Amino acid sequence: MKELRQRIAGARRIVAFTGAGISVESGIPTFRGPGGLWRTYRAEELATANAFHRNPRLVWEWYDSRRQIMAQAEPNAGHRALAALERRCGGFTLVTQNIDGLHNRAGSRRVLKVHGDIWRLRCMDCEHEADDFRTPMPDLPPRCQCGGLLRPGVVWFGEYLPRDVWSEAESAASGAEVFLTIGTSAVVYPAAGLIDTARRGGALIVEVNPQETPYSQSVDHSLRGPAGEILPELLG
Ligand code: BV8
Ligand code: ZN
Repeated sequence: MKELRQRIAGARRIVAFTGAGISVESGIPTFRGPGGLWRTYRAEELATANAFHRNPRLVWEWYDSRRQIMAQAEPNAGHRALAALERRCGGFTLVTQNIDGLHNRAGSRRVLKVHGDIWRLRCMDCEHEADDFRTPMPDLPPRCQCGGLLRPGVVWFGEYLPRDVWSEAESAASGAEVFLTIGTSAVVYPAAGLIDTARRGGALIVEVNPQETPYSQSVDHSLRGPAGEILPELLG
């Protein structure tokens, strides 16, 4: 770990790519781990434009319950270690698949949210978009002034990632000297493809996850443990 710490401390261009696992120690259940189910539904069934079209109220009940959990959650030592790294390293880029907003609340200034943000609502009719932190929402599904349905400002399965955020994430990954993949099962694409992009660019790839992932065998260092413990040690 010491040699790796020095490698990272000496790197100019570092990318951290995070998933739901970094928020586990803040009390937010992951997608595919225990607690990833809601009532009898899998996330993949509810996080789609189709499900929302068919039953906006049900999908909003799921997002509203997640917003309530996220509002109670506090950033943990893993989030804070990444915010500190951003202050120390000018060439640092944080890319997250998480929609919980905990990186921002931990002090990270530049957060590339490739799967959107649960605290942003967008109108399905007039496209008006704004932050809304109310928990619980007064009525479900929420409506825009124009009368249109408001949706969570997140990327659903089958939807494109926000173009400019995605291209910024891709170019950061392709130019990285060190690429940290933290708390993600790396099964959702194109986001997980950032790991391949970083490897093609010659980056040193470090994975932080208590479990194996499809990338564990091919990364340079696979650190088996929780982000809240490993990151302060690795980046401190
Ligand atoms: C796209 C936002 C192009 C919403 C999310 C069929 C039709 C259409 C598309 C597809 C298809 N088949 C495949 C696809 C592509 C699809 C995909 O990849 N599907 C997967 C399931 C196979 N991708 C898409 O649809 C993407 N768009 O392809 O557009 C296109 C356009 C039109 C038509 C066709 C194609 C959009 C994907 C974005 C979906 N939105 N979230 C919401 O949150 O409600 S994805 C969702 O999964 C979350 O963002 C989450 O972050 C992400 C990845 O999951 P993880 O973050 O990795 O979380 P997970 O639970 O899986 O793992 C947690 C990890 O943490 C575990 O490894 C665990 O061990 C670890 N852990 C636990 N504790 C700790 C820890 N780690 C560290 N410390 C700890 N303490
Ligand atoms: Zn509207």
